[in-house]
This record gives sequence, C-alpha cells and structure tokens, in this order.
Amino acid sequence: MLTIFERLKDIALEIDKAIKNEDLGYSDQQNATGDEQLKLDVASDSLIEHTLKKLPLVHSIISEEKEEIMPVNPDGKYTICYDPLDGSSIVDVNLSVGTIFGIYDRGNLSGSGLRAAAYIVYGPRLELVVAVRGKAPRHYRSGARGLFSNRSPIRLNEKGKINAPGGTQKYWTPTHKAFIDSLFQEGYRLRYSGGMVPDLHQILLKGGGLFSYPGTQDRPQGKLRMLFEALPFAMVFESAGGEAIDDRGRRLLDLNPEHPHATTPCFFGSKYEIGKLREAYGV
Ligand code: FDP
Repeated sequence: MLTIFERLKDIALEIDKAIKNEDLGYSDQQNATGDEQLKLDVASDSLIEHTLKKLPLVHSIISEEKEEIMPVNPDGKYTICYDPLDGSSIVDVNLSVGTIFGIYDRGNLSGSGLRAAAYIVYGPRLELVVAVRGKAPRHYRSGARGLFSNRSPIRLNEKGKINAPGGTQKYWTPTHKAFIDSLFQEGYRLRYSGGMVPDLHQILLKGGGLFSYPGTQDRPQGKLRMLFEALPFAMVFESAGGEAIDDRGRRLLDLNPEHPHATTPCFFGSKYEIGKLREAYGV
C-alpha cells in the first residue's frame, strides 16, 4: 500500500502543475455519464492511468470518467477507483479542487472491499490525505519542511461548527430542509464551495461538522458516486472518529453499489451531527 501512496504524491505534483499552467477549457469529449469533459479532466485521467498501470500491485483501475474497468495486472491485489478531478465545475473560478482514490480488494467493489482511501487537495498548498482501515488518517502538506511533510493524524471532535449542505434547495424534502435549518438555528455556520474535496477536507481539519448530499426530487439517489467519492470519504471520516451514512441510516461502508457508477444520498460528519441527522430522519 505504501508504494501506491508514494505514487499518489507524484500524481499530485503533476496534476497541480497542469492546473496551474494548462488550458482550463472544455475538450470535445464526454465522460461515462455524458458530462462535457474539461481538457484538465482528460489530462488528469490519463496521467493517473499511466502512473497506476506501472504498479504490479494493481489488478485493475476504474476512472470516474470512463465506463469500463481497465485490466492492469492479473496477479495484482487491488482495484483502484479514482475521480481524477473532482469539482471540475469550480476549477475555472480558481477554487480548490481534488482527486479521490478508493483502493479496493480486487473483485470486491463494495464498502467491505475498500482497503484504503486517499485524496489530494489542489489549493493554495498541495495536500494529500491517506487512510487505511482502523488507523487515523494521515495528512501531508507541501511547505517549508518539504514537499509532503508528515503532519499529525486527523481526529474529529465529537461536535463541530460547520454545515455544508449540498443539492438544489428547492428539491430538498421538507424533512431535510427542517434538519438543515435546525443546525443553523443551533449556530452552525455555512461553508460550502461546491467541491466535495475541499468541503469535506475543511470539516476534517476544523474538527467536525456536517456535509450532506441528500436524495432530492430531481436526484432521488443523490449525486455523489459510491466507488469514487462516497465510500473513500466514508473511510476517511470513520478513521478520523466520525461517521458516514445514507438517508436510511446505513453505514456507507456497508453498501454494495449495483454498478460502478451508482450514486447514493450521503452524510459525513462528526458523531453529534450524525446523531442529530438520525433523529431528524428517524433512521
Ligand atoms: P462537480 O460536479 O463540480 O464535479 O462530484 C460532483 C461534485 O462536483 C462534488 O465535488 C460537489 O460536492 C458536488 O458535485 C456539488 O454539487 P451541487 O452543485 O449540486 O451542490
């Protein structure tokens, strides 16, 4: 696993360079779900693919940008699912974006098969967070002490102060709207950039809070993809002492996606906020 994490640092540096220096416009391609792709999406995707394909441990890879699973090495142990550039709708306005990785046992693309998770934040500084089952996530940041100096592990407090509510508000259910309002009434502050990686990263580093992307009238199964987004972050939150559940109160890490691009309503937070959510939703 350490070999894989080392390569993620190389990937972080290369994509960061591309974000800072290359064309931010659209390509003439669409991804697996029909979204227009940025040139940066395409470039990040192929960079990650080429880097991961060189690792003997990797059995196969799946990109959020592609439909198919790509075989790499028949003797490899892991299938790596990745979202090469999450938050691409805000990269043109110079907000932070990220890359997410879920490292699964080969042949077991589900919460129980997830062995490790990682994400990169491309912000004013370059950051990498890695989590393996049962250990507090480790956080690396570029800076004076080195490109990725080791920092203290991430631990969430019992209760936070941030509320990051995703999804189109006019399509929220009355239950969800009442719940989000109740957090604001309690004094929670709105922090939502529209990029899953920086929004969740902020909650993790500031000690807690809630990020929600519920099922809505227009998207009953939510927007965020299980293999590439929701499950990797569920592992990071649980390893940091928080929780990650769906709208039926199930741990995200207990879910089995029906297909690689399946989405799920999802909620990530510290214990207190997830407890409040369970009460409000009755789950
Ligand atoms: P984007 O479409 O820009 O790639 O992955 C999807 C995502 O961004 C997340 O990063 C983000 O949290 C979410 O969509 C934002 O969706 P809304 O605009 O519906 O809030």
